[in-house]
Amino acid sequence: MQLLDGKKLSAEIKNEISEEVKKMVLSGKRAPHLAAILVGNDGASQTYVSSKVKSCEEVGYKSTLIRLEKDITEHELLAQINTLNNDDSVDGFIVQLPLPKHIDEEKIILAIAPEKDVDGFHPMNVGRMTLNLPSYISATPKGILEMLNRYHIETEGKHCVVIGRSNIVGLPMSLLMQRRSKPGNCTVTICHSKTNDLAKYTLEADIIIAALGKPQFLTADMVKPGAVVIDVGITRVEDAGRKSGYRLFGDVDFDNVSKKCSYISPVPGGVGLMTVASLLQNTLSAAKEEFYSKNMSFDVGDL
Ligand code: BQF
Repeated sequence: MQLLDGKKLSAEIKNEISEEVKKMVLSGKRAPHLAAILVGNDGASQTYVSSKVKSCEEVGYKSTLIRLEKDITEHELLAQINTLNNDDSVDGFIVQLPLPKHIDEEKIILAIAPEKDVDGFHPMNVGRMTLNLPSYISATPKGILEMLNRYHIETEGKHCVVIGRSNIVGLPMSLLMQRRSKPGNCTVTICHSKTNDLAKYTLEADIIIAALGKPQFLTADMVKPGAVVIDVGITRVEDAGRKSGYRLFGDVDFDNVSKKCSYISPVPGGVGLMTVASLLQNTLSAAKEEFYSKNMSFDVGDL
């Protein structure tokens, strides 16, 4: 079994980005600028946002963290988004999810200008991704593609089983794995909470992408020998014996599955780090206007 080392790959990607930022700055351009909106003080969300801000510093980006109270109104959040949409010094921004229950996430995502939507959550970007048009790709699926690519894992003609159908991971991942590209060209099966006899599918899989959010769900008896196993799960379980106060669990029973498969991504240190690296890549694309020219996303001439 070979470990799909997110720590090593994300360091590699960050080095590549740093080099490019240095060149940009030397050529007289300003450094890329990512802004993040964090609503409330959920522990996990704070950790994720801090690691994104810290990663920006590491690669030489400017970052801005906007913290809002948990009881902010939807209207106030929309106003903040509008400000960032119109701020020419900001290349891209994210609204950290999940949001408090009184705020409609769908409405918030729709308000983000597609050309600054570096999370790739806006329907414009999801739609363009689906149709293989240039767009921001959701950071977790993008990071998984990068992982498969950098480990030279052959995907063409393989059977990929995606467990989970979320808008952010399962759905885009399944579309990306079946499309005509490299990595890609898989035969894809999407499994979910209503799938009968899930093991019937996973036992046939050459590549399993577990993104259902149930700790240690995928066990060795569900995996074909030699399969590639990607673990997207990240569940915090309280553990008083640790200084953080918690332990992270993936969706895969790592200790047993790792004995049976060809490649496996660990948790922590796997897909999560790739997610952050992909967000940095998307921000660089935003600064370079790779997918959209500024304020012109609806211009037919750009299509
Ligand atoms: C690691 C996320 C669920 C809901 C909202 C490194 C991250 C996580 C783990 C990280 C995630 C998960 C993020 C590790 C961002 C991934 O070493 O294993 C990094 O920062 N993530 C998020 O922003 O929102 C989430 C998961």
